[in-house]
Amino acid sequence: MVENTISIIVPTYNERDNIVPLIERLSLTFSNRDYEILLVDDNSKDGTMDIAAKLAEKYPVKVLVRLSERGLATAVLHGFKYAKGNIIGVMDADLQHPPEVNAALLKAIENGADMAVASRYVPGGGCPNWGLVRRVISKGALTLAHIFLPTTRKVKDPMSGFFMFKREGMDQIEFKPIGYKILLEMLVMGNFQNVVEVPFIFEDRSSGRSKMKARQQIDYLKHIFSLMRRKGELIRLLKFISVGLSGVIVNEGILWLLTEFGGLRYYISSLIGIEASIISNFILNDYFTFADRRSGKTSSFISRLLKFNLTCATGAGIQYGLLLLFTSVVGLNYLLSNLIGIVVAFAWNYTLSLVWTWK
Ligand SMILES: Nc1nc2c(ncn2[C@@H]2O[C@H](COP(=O)(O)OP(=O)(O)O)[C@@H](O)[C@H]2O)c(=O)[nH]1
Ligand SMILES: [Mg+2]
Repeated sequence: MVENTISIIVPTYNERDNIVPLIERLSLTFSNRDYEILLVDDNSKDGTMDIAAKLAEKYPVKVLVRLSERGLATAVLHGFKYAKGNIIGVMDADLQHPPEVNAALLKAIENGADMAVASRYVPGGGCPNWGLVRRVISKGALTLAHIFLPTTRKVKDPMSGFFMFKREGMDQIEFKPIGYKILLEMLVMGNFQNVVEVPFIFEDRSSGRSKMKARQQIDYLKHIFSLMRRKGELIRLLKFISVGLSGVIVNEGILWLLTEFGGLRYYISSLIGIEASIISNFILNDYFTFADRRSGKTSSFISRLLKFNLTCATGAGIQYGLLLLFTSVVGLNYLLSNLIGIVVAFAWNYTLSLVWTWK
């Protein structure tokens, strides 16, 4: 068996007090293995680079310095360029990612995984010192990724910054990350079939300061949006909207035809019109909007049709409920209230279509 070479990429910015214990602990973790550590430093002001240079005399450490660029994700990409391993790991320098967990990540890869993610959200993992607000933001961000970027669903913690992977999985990626979340980019754009998660406890920072700011939340949303665009998920949304509009025509048309020429009372033809538009929307979505997710895996045509009917029925209930709520309790104009109802019901229908009917 040819021995694997492991490259661990560690972005650093003002981590003076953390990198000595980091490198010592990594060297114990990888003792007897062919490995290198690439510190990618963006010209830290606290002497991180001098300490790193000293470490490089004793350990297989390389120091890459960028003078004119800042940013976590691009620093990691810079590290990828110089890494010589066929297995590559990424982690933070601040010891919030316990270096010893790399042993479990490497084991998972050598047992056949294409990628191993150190995860806060599998049993045994966690971030015990986080407050409620931070937890809610993190879970909200996670849910957003899971809904709109289906390839992230195979991982419970796609926002982790601590992971390891087989290099060939990223061969085809044209990286365009925004902000912090390089793993998200790799999961969505890369070729990693078998991804496993290894639990870890996200420790408190013992030294130095976090560079995380509110801007990162906005960057995250931009990144999600950019990935959706690149994966065709925005086109899907536009298709779903077009189909919905076509349903209005079907609904009105059948109501008119059956009432004028079919001899039915309008409150009967309306019910037939509604169901007909649900069915026509379903067929169009099945063959057009979600063509790529239809191909005979988990659910049959009939079960998808029933799910879509149920989704639309509850959506209509939500719309009607909001109309009543906003007119009688809040005192808004009934047309405006109805519009709010339509928007929320649309979001409901689309989300359920993504995560249930055509999941
Ligand atoms: N090279 C480089 N590293 C960075 C930059 N920002 C953060 N880091 C490093 O990325 C890791 C995670 O950053 P941190 O501020 O701890 O993020 P948090 O854990 O989400 O609060 C640490 O090792 C930082 O030193 C940057 O602009 N450039
Ligand atoms: Mg940190």
